[in-house]
Amino acid sequence: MLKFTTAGESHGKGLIVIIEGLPAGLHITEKEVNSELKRRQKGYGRGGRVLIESDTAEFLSGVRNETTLGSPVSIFIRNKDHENWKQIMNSGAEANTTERVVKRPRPGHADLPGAMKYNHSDMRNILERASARETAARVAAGSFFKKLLEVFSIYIYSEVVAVGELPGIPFRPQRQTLGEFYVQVERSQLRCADVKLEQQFIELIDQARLEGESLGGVFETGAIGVLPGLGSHTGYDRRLDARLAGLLMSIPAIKAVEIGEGIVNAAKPGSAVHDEIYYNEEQGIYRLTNRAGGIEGGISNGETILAKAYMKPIPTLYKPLQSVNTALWGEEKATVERSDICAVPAAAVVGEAMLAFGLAEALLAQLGGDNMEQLKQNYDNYHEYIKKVWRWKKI
Ligand code: EPS
Repeated sequence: MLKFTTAGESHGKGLIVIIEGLPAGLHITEKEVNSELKRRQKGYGRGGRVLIESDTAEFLSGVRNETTLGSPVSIFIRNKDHENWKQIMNSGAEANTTERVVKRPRPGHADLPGAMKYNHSDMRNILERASARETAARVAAGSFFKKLLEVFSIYIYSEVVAVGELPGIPFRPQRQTLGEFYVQVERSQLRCADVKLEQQFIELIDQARLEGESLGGVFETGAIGVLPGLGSHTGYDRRLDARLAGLLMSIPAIKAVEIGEGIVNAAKPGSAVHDEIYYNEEQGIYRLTNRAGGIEGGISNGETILAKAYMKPIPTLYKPLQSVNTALWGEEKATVERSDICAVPAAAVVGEAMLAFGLAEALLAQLGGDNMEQLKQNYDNYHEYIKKVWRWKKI
């Protein structure tokens, strides 16, 4: 079974991720992981912290000669900012617990419910782990999952489709390849393929910064090249759409996840929603639309997998909201911590990692195999079967 765990506080020594269940024989380098980490650090609207950090991964175990061993992979990402927090975050008795104390919880943050649950009078003990800094570790793990999927010609992408307002998310054609549009996305400071929209979003972020506000938004993440048959209708816990939605929702500040055109589909009659099925000799089974986002009955149907994630504005506001001082028990404004104005582009890269995890997990469950050779053979057998019995020609 494929799984991964992360550990680490935002201003602690660093982040760690352990991945279990990866097949042996997957080629991967620290350099490849680092380039994914760099993608997460980009994005107009980030705060001062990204200028301090330049995330790099150090493989601690599970990889030898640029190849996975089949044993648990562990990766370390150092927090450069820790130098400035050594005393405060010290694990020993000499820790400074009188400075940078947080007593005025930010509405929308884990500060208050976390402090209540874990009985921490200093809410720093909560926010250090609730920080989205943790997602760097997910992206490091995601590099392995993306690399695994690429061996089977499955490509994951993401694109920011809204920031700060929902102007009616423009219809975008189904992506069949990562061609031209992706060059623009990767070049864009907001992961936006549409230059005009990008400019509009930049202006909204600038305005928010001036007003002490923060902004949310929406990203789409997709997977091209997934064969029919991942996930299952047979049990609630095997439905691919449910699993992917949960994984995307686990990203801090994501409050809604949509598979395909799920939201607008709810307001249309069935005939305008379901993707009709066609067949001819040349194309085999094919569809003209993909409103289902590549999943029917909890099973991939061979179309591009499409999910959108809706992010709330970051709870740290430079113009703070009403809160309570839990040391003095009086109403006061919430704590102001250094933060980002908008982190939707970074969240999109994290979304890729979570989508890649969900698909790699489903692929391994479907095919089995402790090493890449075995996995490839199993994949080829399955591919042959789909082609021969079901006249599948698309992939
Ligand atoms: C974060 C607050 C900011 C962000 C951080 C997430 O950090 P700091 O409090 O050090 O300024 O920059 O994000 C990252 C460091 C990162 O790598 O994404 C928060 O409170 O969630």
